[in-house]
Amino acid sequence: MKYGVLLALLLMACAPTTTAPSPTATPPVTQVQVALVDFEFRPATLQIAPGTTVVFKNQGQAPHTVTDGAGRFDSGNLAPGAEFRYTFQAPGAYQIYCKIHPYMTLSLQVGP
Ligand SMILES: [Cu+2]
Repeated sequence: MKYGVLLALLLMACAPTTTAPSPTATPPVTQVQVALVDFEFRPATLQIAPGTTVVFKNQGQAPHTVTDGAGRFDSGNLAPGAEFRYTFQAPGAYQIYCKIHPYMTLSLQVGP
């Protein structure tokens, strides 16, 4: 029984990620950066594995929001330099936009 639990933990620790293998012994990267700059999301399209945390950072001069079109989350106003993190667990398509500048959009796909 104990070996079964240990094996399960080892398998979880080795779960594949969408990122390339790291040459060092650091844990797999499950964090992705998205910049809000010059009135656009960079990148504007993104595909990630479920469980990935996306760090949205406002690198521009104006305030922005990171808002899910389906209402699952909303960062509120992010001042220049501010960050918002969200961990995407549920697979599917996310249409993310800025409430202040609705033409700023990010098409995010979680999972295949
Ligand atoms: Cu904006």
